[in-house]
Amino acid sequence: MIKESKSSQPTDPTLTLTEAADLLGVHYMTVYRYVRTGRLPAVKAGGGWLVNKSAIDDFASTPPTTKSEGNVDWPARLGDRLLAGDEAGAWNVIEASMTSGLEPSEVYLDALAPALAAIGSAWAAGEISIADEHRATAVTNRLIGRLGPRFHRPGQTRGTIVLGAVAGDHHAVPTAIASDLLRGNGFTVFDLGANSPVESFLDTAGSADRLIAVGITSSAAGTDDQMIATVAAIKEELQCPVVIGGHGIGSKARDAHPDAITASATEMLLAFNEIAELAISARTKTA
Ligand code: B12
Repeated sequence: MIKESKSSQPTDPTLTLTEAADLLGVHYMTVYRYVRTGRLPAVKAGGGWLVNKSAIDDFASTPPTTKSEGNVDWPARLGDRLLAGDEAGAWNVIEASMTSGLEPSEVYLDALAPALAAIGSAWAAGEISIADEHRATAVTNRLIGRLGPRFHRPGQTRGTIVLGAVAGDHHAVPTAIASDLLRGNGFTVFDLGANSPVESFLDTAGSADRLIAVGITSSAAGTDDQMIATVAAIKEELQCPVVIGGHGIGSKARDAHPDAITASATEMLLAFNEIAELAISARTKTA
């Protein structure tokens, strides 16, 4: 069960959609739509969807404004579909959120990231299994693939940023999302993904056209030593700015002396934008 989610995964689903439709007094297709847009939590069983009675009671007592897309808890809806392994349903939720006014960057930061944070908390509390987390991540990767093109900006690039997760960190979603957000800010981004060895950073950044900076993230505690070694190698070989950040950064990582340590996606964007402005004004002065 997702802690923060009001409409969490059903624990003991017993009702078919036909029975749920009878209880709610609506057509079968209406209940099916509620399920596939994340409004009514359900699990797949025997080729159909099953709903539990308490979810029906919750839904029936939800104010009509929420049912008709006002003030919607997008992270809860999306989290339910991620945990169900339901890519089509999760995409329906994202489309509905964008129709209601969320920008693609807000889908990432205000819907998907909090949905994943709730899934991480549920795992830490022993409420869901690691298999549930893996299944939700697989759907997440597919959603990012569909959202990515919306961050493409035509025109000249502001320069290249190389991103990767430090060696030992197996989380790939943070760099994938950061890459799209930075692309939306006009940068060319090379995303090395999870568990990136020092050599990958050096090779990719070393051959990048108009390199602005390297960003290294860690979402796994205990990677500070590796972070320090990676930043040191990049500084020594490429003398370029380095930004580090993420859940796994410990206090020791300060010894890496990066140009910025950021605690959120917004701070990360600010740091890269400032570094880019400095680089552009330095270039203008020497021209
Ligand atoms: C999905 C997930 C996994 C998946 C990852 C699959 C994949 N291919 O990515 C799997 C199942 C493999 C996994 C494994 C583990 N995980 Co995990 N995981 C998560 C989860 C649920 C989502 C991560 C995610 O994608 N978040 C989405 C992004 C957008 O959010 P974000 O982390 O806030 O990212 C932003 C920041 O990083 C920020 N940012 C700030 N500064 C900077 C700077 C730069 C340069 C960049 C690029 C970004 C950046 O920008 C990002 C947005 O782009 C999180 C929960 C959570 N709170 O996020 C736990 C979480 C990160 N995992 C955790 C743990 C404990 C583990 C495991 C040790 C145990 C486990 N659960 O199996 C292993 C570690 C393996 C390893 N050595 O790396 C903990 C980490 C706690 C800690 N500080 O160490 C978390 C927080 C869950 C929890 N509440 O306990 N995990």
